[in-house]
Amino acid sequence: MFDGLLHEIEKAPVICVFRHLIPDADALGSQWGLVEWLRLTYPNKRVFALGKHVGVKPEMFPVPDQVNDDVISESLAIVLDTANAKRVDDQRYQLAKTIIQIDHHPLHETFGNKKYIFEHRAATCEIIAEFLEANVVKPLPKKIAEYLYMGLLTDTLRFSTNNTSAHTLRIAAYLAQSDLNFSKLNEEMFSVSSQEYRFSNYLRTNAVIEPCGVAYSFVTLETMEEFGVSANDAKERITDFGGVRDFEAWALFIEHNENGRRFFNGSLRSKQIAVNDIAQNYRGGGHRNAAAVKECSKEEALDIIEKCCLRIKEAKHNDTV
Ligand SMILES: [Mn+2]
Repeated sequence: MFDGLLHEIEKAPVICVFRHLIPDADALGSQWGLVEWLRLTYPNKRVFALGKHVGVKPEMFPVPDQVNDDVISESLAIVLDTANAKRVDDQRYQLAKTIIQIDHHPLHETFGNKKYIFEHRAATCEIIAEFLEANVVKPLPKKIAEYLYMGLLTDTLRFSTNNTSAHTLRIAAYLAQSDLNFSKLNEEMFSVSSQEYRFSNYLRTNAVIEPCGVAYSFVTLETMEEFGVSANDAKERITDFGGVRDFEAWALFIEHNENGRRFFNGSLRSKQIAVNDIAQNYRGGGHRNAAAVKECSKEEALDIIEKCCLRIKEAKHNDTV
C-alpha cells in the first residue's frame, strides 16, 4: 500500500514535511513523528517541518523550521492530513521537485505527484505509524511514538469515533510498545485551562435548547474577550454539547470581524441526521454528521437551526431517529 514511498524518501537529499493550516494534533503529530523518524534514520539528509506555530496545542510540539525557497525547490515535499491544496500551511510546497500527499480525509483534491490516501483510516498518524511499522526495527523511539499516539487519540476522540477500527487499535498497541504513559498523554491532550473551563460553563449555561432536540450557542467577540479565549479555542468547545441523550444536533456560532464586517462561522454536529448538505447552502460543507458554515448573519444561523429541527421532526416521523 506504500508502493514507492520509501524509494522516494531514500533518493531525496532534502525533505520538507507540510500539513494543514491551524493544525490539530493529528496534523502536528504526523508531521513531527515523520520528521523525527526521518532525521534519526537518515542523518545525512536535510529534513524540515514547515508551517506556522499555531493551532490547537502547538505548545506540545517543537517550533517549525524557517526554510527559504531554494531549499524547498530542491526538496521532496510530503504533505500530511490536508484534503485540499488551499489548506496547505505554506503554499511554497508547490515549489518542490516532487510532492507526495498522505492523508485520510474523504473527497480529496489531487495536488501532488503521488498520493497515499486511505479514507478508512481514523487518523493520518495511523497511516504514518503503519508505514513506519513496516520499515522499522520495533519498538519506535518513545518521542516518535508519543507524537503519533497524540494524533491517534485526538482524531478518534479517545478511540470512540465510528472510524476507530481493529486496525486503529492494533496500531495503538504497536505504539504502546514504546513505554507510553497513557494517563499523562490523555491529561496533556484533553485537560483545559481554567479560562476554558469557565468559558465551557458559560456555553452550557447560555445554550438555547430547542424542543426538537437542537442545542446551540452564539459566541460574540465581546464574550471571547471577556473569557480570554481565541476564536480557535472557542470553536473546539463544540464538544461540550456532545454526549447529551436528548440532543440530536448541536451548533456553535463564533463571531468574527473582518475589516469591520462582523459575521458568524459555525460548527454543526449531529447524531443521525445529515447536516453537511444544509451547511453547503451556507458557504460550508463537511462530513454527514460534522460540518461547518461560514460568514453567516445571525438570521442565517437561526435558519440553519430551523432546518435542522425540521429534519429531526421528519426523521422522527419516519422513525429513523
Ligand atoms: Mn486527521
